[in-house]
Amino acid sequence: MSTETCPVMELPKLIEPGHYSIDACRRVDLPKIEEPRGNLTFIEGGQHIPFDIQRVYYIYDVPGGAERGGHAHKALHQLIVALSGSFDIVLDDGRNRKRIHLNRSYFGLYVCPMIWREIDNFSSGAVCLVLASNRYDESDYYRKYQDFLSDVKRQQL
Ligand code: T46
Repeated sequence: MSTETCPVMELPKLIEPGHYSIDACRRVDLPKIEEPRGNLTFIEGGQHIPFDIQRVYYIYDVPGGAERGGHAHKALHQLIVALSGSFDIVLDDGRNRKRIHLNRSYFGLYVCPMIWREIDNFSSGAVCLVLASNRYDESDYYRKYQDFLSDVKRQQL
């Protein structure tokens, strides 16, 4: 599977049930204020991303060769940013798969619900920032690919 350029989300739009797909997962170009003393990027819920931010978490100190993710969410919307360094995200909607390389702190990847994601190829010192539409809820997870696939197929009926 090759690494693809992700389509850019022109106007942030919350993807509704029935329209979840890897094509709905879009790159969001975040504001970047460039100054001689350094750059600044900011993210406002409902403004730059199509949901209110209920939770922020970040993944860091990832050992070489490690993989994160390996699950999908039933209802959670997220924006994933390579705050430092780089990594790849494999998105899978049960029908199609694509690999996206994130390596800029002013790009975010909007991931809608019902997308299986795997994160790998972390560079040394990479920091993965995630803004989420809800608080942590283990019952929102599919941790087994077959469970995810069964529900994707059931929802298509
Ligand atoms: C995702 C990728 C990018 C919490 O207690 N609170 C939290 O907010 C999160 C995200 C996790 N946890 C606990 C649950 C597990 O015991 O932290 C442990 C590791 O979580 P997990 O295995 O889900 O971590 P990742 O890096 O595989 O996946 C996470 C998110 O879960 C997931 O939504 O998209 O980061």
